[in-house]
Amino acid sequence: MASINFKKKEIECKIVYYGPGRSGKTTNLEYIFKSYKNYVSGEMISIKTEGDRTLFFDFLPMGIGKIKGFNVRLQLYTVPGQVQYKSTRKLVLKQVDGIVFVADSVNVRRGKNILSLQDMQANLKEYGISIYKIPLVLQYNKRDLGDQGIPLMTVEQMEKELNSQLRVPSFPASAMIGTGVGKTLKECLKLTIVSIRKQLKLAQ
Ligand SMILES: Nc1nc2c(ncn2[C@@H]2O[C@H](COP(=O)(O)OP(=O)(O)O)[C@@H](O)[C@H]2O)c(=O)[nH]1
Ligand SMILES: [Mg+2]
Repeated sequence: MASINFKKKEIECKIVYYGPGRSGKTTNLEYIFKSYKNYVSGEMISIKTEGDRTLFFDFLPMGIGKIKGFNVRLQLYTVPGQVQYKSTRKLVLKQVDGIVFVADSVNVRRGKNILSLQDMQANLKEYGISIYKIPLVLQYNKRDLGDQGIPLMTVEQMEKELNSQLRVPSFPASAMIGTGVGKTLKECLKLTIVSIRKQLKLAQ
């Protein structure tokens, strides 16, 4: 649940970019950081995990809309995708309010997407969160690689494999170029705000 700062009249919510290693999570956040500078109210912090290229997390607060007169502060995080960072991935999911699952469209990454989604479901479960209840959107990233002759899964294939049970909003994207990045975040934010509003109502 988002944390409420009564002194600052702020609601702070946490959106996590989840997905297999190298699917483009960091590239999404870098693009957002660059393109929505006006909304960024802090530094992007990236901590390198020792001996690995993977970022530990990215931190990106943005000022957006209001809930019950409170400003919303958004924190965007990524998780390291590599198998060995399971405990870190779980930690980053703590008190998550919304998730963007970044799947890799490249054919050979098919299995990695499925495993990562299962890993996410298991980690959420350990916090008592159902993958079917948390605000979630899927992003089918790296669509631009098709133009370079690299075999990609079709969007329909990815829908069938990753989203036939979840049935959440999904977006084709190219985080490197920026297509679909804003749309993905906006939808996740929309779902997250609706969910927080509901939780606040229940809490009253
Ligand atoms: N062609 C292409 N490359 C991408 C795209 N998104 C990410 N990449 C590349 O894929 C690699 C891994 O991206 P990164 O964001 O570090 O993945 P992460 O491990 O999920 O954070 C990098 O070399 C990126 O430049 C994309 O949409 N298209
Ligand atoms: Mg990364």
